[in-house]
Amino acid sequence: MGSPGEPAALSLLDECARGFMVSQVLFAACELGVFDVLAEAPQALDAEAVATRLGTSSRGTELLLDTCVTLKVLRLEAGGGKALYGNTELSSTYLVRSSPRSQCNMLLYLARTTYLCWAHLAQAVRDGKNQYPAAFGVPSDELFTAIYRSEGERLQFMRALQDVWSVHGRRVLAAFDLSPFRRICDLGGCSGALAKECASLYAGCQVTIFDLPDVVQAARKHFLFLEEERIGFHEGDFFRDPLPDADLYILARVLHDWSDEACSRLLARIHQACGPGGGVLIVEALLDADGRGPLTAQLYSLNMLVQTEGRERTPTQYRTLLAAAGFSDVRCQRAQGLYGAILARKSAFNNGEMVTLYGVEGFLGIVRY
Ligand code: SAM
Ligand code: ASE
Repeated sequence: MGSPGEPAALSLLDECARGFMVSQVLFAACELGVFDVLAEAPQALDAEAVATRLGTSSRGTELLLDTCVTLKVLRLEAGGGKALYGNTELSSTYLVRSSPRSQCNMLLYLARTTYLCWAHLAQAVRDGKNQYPAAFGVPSDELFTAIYRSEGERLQFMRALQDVWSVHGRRVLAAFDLSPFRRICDLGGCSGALAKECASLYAGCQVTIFDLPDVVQAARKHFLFLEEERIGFHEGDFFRDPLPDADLYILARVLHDWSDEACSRLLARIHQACGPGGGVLIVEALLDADGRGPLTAQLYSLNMLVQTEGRERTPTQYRTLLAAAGFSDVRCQRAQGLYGAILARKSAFNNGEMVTLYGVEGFLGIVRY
């Protein structure tokens, strides 16, 4: 037999190898509506009652429910000799569709889209490209044409991406005091979930959601904001069209979709659109300084490989991109959790203007702005 350490190492290997089965248990339970049926029932239900309500087999339902109990997303109650199942606090909060903090749409997106791209991870590593052609038979030279390959896909993506901000949005936006910025533009703001959190946290701001025309139209139609006067929409392509005037531009999970070269182009356009003292707030899953963790950010980075043209980055990598685009005063807050915030400003004194004004080259260097 091997060394005493071997069995533990081997069981870790087994655990990793069957990780996909755990994902599929959650995906299936969400897809079937297990947590919703249990949330709607006045009391805990036995497996047969769940199977009847879901229209599923008794055998499959019992196996799925018992595995959910071990994963702590369901709890077991003894009742008249029968096993009765109910939601735990975890599933009531995050897995019941009607919960305000539900993450169901993201789980369904991971199940139906992300998972299928991950089936081609080895190929993605070989050719360094996303796997929409292999997974869905669509060309991916225009990234968001592939992501939004149908109206249904566009809606699923928009619903999925907004889930996280109902849980982490406030904390990420509170990482810096953004109250001095009155006009905020959320570039690639999608359904407006983060914009909504922003408007609720900063009572004095006006937020414009900037996104592709089809996304803005879907946001208007399916994610209603009419009740919120301080939120508006602007249709456009941030690589080509003029950017709306704003004091602060937010880029949440936008840069991670793109190559360094495309990020630099976008940041340079934002720098140009910014007035003196204006800012850009980057919100992303941040890698550790050495790029070797945390595991979730590394997995998300591989997810960007199979689904986009980008990667997750370290704070230093974002600093480098920001500096190259002309931003200064870069500050980073990890904001406890995966998503961190990086705030950068355009110098309050425009270099060119000072030079013209004073005719002294290097003036800014001397006064150290
Ligand atoms: N900021 C949102 C969030 O964090 O949930 C959405 C992030 S999503 C990964 C990227 C967003 O960028 C999508 O809403 C997409 O429609 C938008 N987008 C992609 N290319 C764009 C372009 N050329 N112009 C404007 N928006 C674009
Ligand atoms: C993108 C973000 C995501 C593009 C594709 C995506 C997410 C899932 N698929 O910009 C959300 C972030 N989560 C992960 C797993 O990366």
